[in-house]
Amino acid sequence: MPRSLSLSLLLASLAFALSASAAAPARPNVLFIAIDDLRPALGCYGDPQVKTPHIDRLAAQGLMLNRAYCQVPVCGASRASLMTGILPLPNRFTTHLSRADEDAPSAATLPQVFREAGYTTLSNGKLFHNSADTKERSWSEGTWASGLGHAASLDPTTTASKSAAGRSRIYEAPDVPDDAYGDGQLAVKTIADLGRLKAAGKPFFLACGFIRPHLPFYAPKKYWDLYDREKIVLAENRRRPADAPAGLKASAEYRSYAHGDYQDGTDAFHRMMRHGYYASTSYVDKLVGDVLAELTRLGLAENTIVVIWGDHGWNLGEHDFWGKHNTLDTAVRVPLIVKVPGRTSGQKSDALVGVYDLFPTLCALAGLPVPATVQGRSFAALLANPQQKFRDSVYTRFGKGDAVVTDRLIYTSYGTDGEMLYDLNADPAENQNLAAKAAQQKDLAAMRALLATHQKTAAAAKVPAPRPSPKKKAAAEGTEK
Ligand SMILES: [Ca+2]
Repeated sequence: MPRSLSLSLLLASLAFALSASAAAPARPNVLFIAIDDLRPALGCYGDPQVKTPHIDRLAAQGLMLNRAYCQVPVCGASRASLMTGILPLPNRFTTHLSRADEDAPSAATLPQVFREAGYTTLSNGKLFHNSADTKERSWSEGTWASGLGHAASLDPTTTASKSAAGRSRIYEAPDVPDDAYGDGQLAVKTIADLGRLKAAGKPFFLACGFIRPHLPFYAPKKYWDLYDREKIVLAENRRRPADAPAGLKASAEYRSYAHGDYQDGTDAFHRMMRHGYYASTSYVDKLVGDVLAELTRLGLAENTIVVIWGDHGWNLGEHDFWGKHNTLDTAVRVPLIVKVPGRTSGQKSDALVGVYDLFPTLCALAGLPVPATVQGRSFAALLANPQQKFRDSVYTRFGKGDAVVTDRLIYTSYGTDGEMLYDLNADPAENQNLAAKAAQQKDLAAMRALLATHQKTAAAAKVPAPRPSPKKKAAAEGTEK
């Protein structure tokens, strides 16, 4: 081949390569915001009391999933399932201490997939429950934490009295700036990272995990002042569901804190606890707003997918329960909002989605391959058509309770400790367990069969079975503390 021809071919192919790269859209960034213990107590989800203008604004630009369910209503396990896209088992992803690198060590993690595709991946605050979990392969830099623990107190009166478990008072409202607590410092760090990432010019997966409204309810006074405690409406059903099985248990976590001037179970206690949850949620909402404002100011919002999720639900006094740790709808349904620039504008979907579906969804939105170990499915099609169905049912479990949710029903089997079935259309507050009613035998049989299918799917995960340990055995039997 004459030299001039080969040179012109080379130049032509170079020009083609350049024009192809100019035509290809820039890979989207991801801002991945986790909010600990947040149930859909948000204005955008219809909560009439809470004040969350910043997340509400994001929801008006995003896709909001009304029926998203966590796979395990406890921190570590829920997060390990989300980060691997793998379903839980009685011996996998069981407790608040569960780790992906122990229970599914061969599974790629969500940030790992982005990192291996050339993204800068950063972990600020609480993402995996244990920040060392899969750290070397998931994140481009060391994980960042404020250094202030989740119960770091700024009011000397808070620590003056201790519970039997040695913990301080469950609430405090000092007149301090936002960044006096760890969550405020997390927002400052994340805002600084946005500037740094923009300057670097590489696509990024920036994860930011807030701790509130997780207990204890420590938040600056101005967020408590957003609410008039006397006007806070309490749960109407402050009693166990009728015919509830022995397997249904309250979370004991809140009892490990000192309760100050309040007596558990009283109106005043219920009012204080709801006030604390709402104030903590409004505090985090403001910090989310600060991070999103910086994303816009830097011109990054046009090419950044934003995700907001809660790791599980929370009983807010319903059934006189406070917290997670069971499979009532209130404890397993979570907020999940995905904003995709140019593709979302306030869509709402009632499609049933599992939080483990988020992994393949984000891969699909960024054009990345989904690892074979992922059991979730992408719900990206809901962006174009939020009215379509996605899953017929979703699996979730905790302790001895194995549960399945459909459009209408939520069912839990506790083995020898009974069964639980609620009709979410007729009884959304879950006040009457229908499992013992003769008229419900057809529904029961259908839900038992669905559950068996999910259990089989969960057991078929393409990762080795977790090794047995005394900790996992205790969790599986529901005897764990
Ligand atoms: Ca949590």
